[in-house]
Formats: sequence, C-alpha cells, structure tokens
Amino acid sequence: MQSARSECRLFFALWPDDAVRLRIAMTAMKGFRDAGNGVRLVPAPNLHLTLAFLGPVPAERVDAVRDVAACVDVASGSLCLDASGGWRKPQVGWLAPGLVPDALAALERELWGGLVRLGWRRGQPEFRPHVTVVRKLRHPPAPFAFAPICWRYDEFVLCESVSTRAGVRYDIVDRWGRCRVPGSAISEPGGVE
Ligand code: 2AM
Repeated sequence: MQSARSECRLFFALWPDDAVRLRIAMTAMKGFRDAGNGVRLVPAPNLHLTLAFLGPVPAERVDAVRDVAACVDVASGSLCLDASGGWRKPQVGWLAPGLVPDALAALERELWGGLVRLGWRRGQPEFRPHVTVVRKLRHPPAPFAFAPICWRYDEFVLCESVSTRAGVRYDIVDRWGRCRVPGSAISEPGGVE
C-alpha cells in the first residue's frame, strides 16, 4: 500500500519468492555464523536484490517513477547467487551472482536511464548486484563456498523502506512484468530487521 506521507524512501528491487528467500537465509546463517559478535542476519521476508535506490521521493514524483518502470521491457531473466563477500564501510555481508546476467544488467540500465532523465543521480557508478544477508558485519570473513541459489524472475518491484521501532520494514508499492489481474491485491513482505 502506498503511504500518504509527503515523501517516502523508495527503491526498485527483485524480490525472490518465499522458497528462494528461505534458501538465501539458510545459506547466510551457515556461511556467516562465525562472522563475529553483533552481526545481524537480515530476516528472510526482507531479502531482496536492489536494482536502483532512489532515496526519499516526494509524493508528487511517485507517478513519474512508476512511468519509468512501465517503460522497461526486460523484466524477466534468471540469475544464480554463487559468490559471497562483505563490504567494510556499510558493514554488510552479501550473496551475489559471480557473473552478472545480461538481462539483469539491462534491467538496471533501463531503470537508471529513466531515472536519470527525471533528474536522479546514480550513487554507484557500477552495478554490483547483491542480496544483503547480514548487517553490522565489522570483519568480513573470507568468501565461503555454497550450493548456488538460482532463480528465474519475471517481475521487479517498487518498494518503500519504512523505519519502525522494531527495525526497517519493506512494503511493496507496485510491481511490473508479470501479467496483472485487474484489481488484484499487492502483497507486502512486512518483515523487520
Ligand atoms: P543494501 O542491500 O546494499 O543494504 C533498501 O534500503 C535497499 O536500498 C537496500 O537493499 C540497500 O542496499 C539499498 N540502499 C540503501 N541506501 C542506499 C544508498 N545510499 N545507496 C544505494 N543503495 C542503498
């Protein structure tokens, strides 16, 4: 459900289905189990792959953002998470595709092309697709091996990041790519981290 606030923190993402998110969560639990005190696993409902982070978006600009998404024509593809790692500064650990599929790169490029035309600036010069699986990771461990987690996606979503006292919650605002049944409900992952 879209918020009635004057601005909301938005991002485009791939949202794996429940079974894939569970596999990601289990892999993260095992792989990062010795990663040190204070490390927090991202709850399975919150696991996603960010395509474009928009930051705070004024309510009156959300329709233009939706129009960007509606123009994208590469909403499906497949990918395999088969690499692990961590970044010191944001203190996150992740699983990622070792090879970025062309269709995924094209999806990100198309989204950013439209966003740049609206005046957004890319934070990162390069697309480094990843699923953040742990936070507060002070000392990224050496990469670990795991059974690749592959999935086929046929849609991408626009999400709102909502800060709550219990942690961040991600609400799916809209989705594109899959055939839509008019009037169908939009699911909300509703997890907290
Ligand atoms: P992360 O997975 O690497 O933490 C919602 O906050 C999503 O947007 C997260 O997946 C997060 O990436 C990403 N995100 C948050 N802040 C960001 C920023 N300043 N630049 C780029 N991506 C960001």
